[in-house]
Amino acid sequence: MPLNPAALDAYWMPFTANRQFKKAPRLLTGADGMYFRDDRDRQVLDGIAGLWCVNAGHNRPHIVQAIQAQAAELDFAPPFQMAHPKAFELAEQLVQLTPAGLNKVFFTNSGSESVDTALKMAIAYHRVRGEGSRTRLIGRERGYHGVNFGGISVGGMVANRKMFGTMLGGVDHIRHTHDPARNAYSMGQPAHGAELADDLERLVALHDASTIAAVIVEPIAGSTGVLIPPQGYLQRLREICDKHGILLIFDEVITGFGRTGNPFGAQTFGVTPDLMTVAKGLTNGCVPMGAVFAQQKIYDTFMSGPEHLIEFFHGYTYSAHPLACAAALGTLKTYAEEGLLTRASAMQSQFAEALHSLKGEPHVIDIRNMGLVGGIELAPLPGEPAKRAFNVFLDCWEQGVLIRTTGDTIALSPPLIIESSQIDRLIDTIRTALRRVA
Ligand code: PXG
Ligand code: PLP
Repeated sequence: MPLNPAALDAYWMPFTANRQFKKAPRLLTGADGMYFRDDRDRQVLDGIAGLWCVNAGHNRPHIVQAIQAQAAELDFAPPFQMAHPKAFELAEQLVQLTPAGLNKVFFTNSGSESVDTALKMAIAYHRVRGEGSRTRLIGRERGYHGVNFGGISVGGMVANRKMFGTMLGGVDHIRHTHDPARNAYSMGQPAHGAELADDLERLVALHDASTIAAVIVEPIAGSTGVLIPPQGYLQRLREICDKHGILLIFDEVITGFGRTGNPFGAQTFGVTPDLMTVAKGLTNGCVPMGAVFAQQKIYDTFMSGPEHLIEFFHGYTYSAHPLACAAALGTLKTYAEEGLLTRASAMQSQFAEALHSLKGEPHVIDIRNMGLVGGIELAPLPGEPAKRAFNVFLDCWEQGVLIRTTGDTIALSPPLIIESSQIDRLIDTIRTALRRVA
């Protein structure tokens, strides 16, 4: 049943053109497997796992049952100086999936909170170990690290930053890796650009390593248009961090939980960070939850003072919330039973082939892919950035397929349960839209 327009008034929607949306709302009322249902009772193919998060598809029984049972058993437990068993159980299971060494877990409620937690951990870590001068944080142009003040400070998307004052002090940015002149239409990791990591040396030369706490990057920049790291780039970044005693933080909010063909991007790219932030796929998007994984050495450093004192003055009311822990345990069970955390590696060649078949279609200027992530970059409409991609989005929506656009790039990240025929439908829908939009 379509809603009355007046009923849309009070809700101030996030990252949305509110007035335009309320004139022609797109409302989702149900979901199962690979499909949403909308208020016109249509089935809509989910090409973006909700918002890069519903990796196991919708309405999965283990997750639904875990949340229902948990709500009746223990609805809330205070997380400070108290705990409940599932928090420990979940942490133990998670560290079985992470790269060796990343074996401590701090729980949050979103990717943005995970990022701010990791940045605070990095600065405090150096201080506890006697290098209190290491306070600077380095992000990267075109990075997205959520919307809290720490995250937008190290982030590199101008629209997310320019309205919000001076943000954190002592932050700098290395340059982004997008280089269409050399790398357009690369399959998987582009060949050119490992040397862009050397930009970190420039900032070390400017600020001195003794002032730098950490560098944060997304292994694949997702929100800013699916930028795949050039071959050797992340390795080089790791080497430079090691050389200068700088912590390396991978923001795996999107790349975590199977998106690239392994549990984490760190494993796909063969580079282990010191801290790793996750959210989204941790609970299959069903209950808000995020986490920060830390190397043993970082945890141990904090555990150095008197035993009765709090070691890290940080945490959220809802850290390790029982419903979120239950949802995450149900999610991990689903991933394990169906082999979903490696399924993207089996599907990626078919996905890549379908995606790259859009080369030569109207407006397409680059295509990028890795695992089950795809980016299709379009030439913008003259003087109207982002509009052409949004027109494609609207056309696909009318055809019953949900995609996502960022600027003039279409970003695809289907649930990891996607089947071949659904990949074909997703790509053919976009092809049809490209051939008829302005
Ligand atoms: N880091 C990264 C790398 C992300 O992709 C966040 C942090 C923040 O997570 P929360 O849970 O606070 O939103 C994200 C979130 C898009 C899009 O359209 C992507 C995200 C969020 C909203 C939209 O690409 N990623
Ligand atoms: N603001 C006030 C007044 C609070 O009391 C609290 C938590 O106790 C917060 C903000 C932080 O909320 P949360 O722990 O959910 O992040």
